[in-house]
Amino acid sequence: MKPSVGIIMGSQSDLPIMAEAAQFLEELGVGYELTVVSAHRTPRRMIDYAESARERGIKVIVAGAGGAAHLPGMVASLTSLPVIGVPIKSSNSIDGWDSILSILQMPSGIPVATVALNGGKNAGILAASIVGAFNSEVGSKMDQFKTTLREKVEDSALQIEE
Ligand code: RP5
Repeated sequence: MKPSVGIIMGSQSDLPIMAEAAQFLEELGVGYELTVVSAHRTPRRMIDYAESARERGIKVIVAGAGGAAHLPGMVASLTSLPVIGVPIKSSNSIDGWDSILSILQMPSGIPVATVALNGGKNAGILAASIVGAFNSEVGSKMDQFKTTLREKVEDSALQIEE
């Protein structure tokens, strides 16, 4: 399946969180690619990745990083594809606020759609929604996903009310 979502992370240590995005896309049958690209340790690789993403057919990039998390913002500066940022609570972080603020507080003109701390699954859901806006098959699966969520809450409400 040709990847339409690019999932990247600053370090292999981010994989447990970023794998949640991949897993959701897998379940929905959305093609993705997954790799490590570091803004600080492999800046040229980051530039090559971001600048070639559109040519490779990527429609949205999910970028996770922790600490001084420049990866999502730098990638967003290098491509006009939408970028979803996943702040990751790394072992040296100040409760994850470093990651959250460095991804969320982008200057005007270079937005990064930021999910919650360690929000790998939500990033996968958001990426699938973006793909689903233009791909009716993925869009139908997203509709089904939302219906399932709604029904679960309605069922639990009925049980509590009984
Ligand atoms: C960031 O630094 C990575 O995204 C990771 O969250 C954090 C720690 O990286 P490692 O020291 O585990 O490689 O660049």
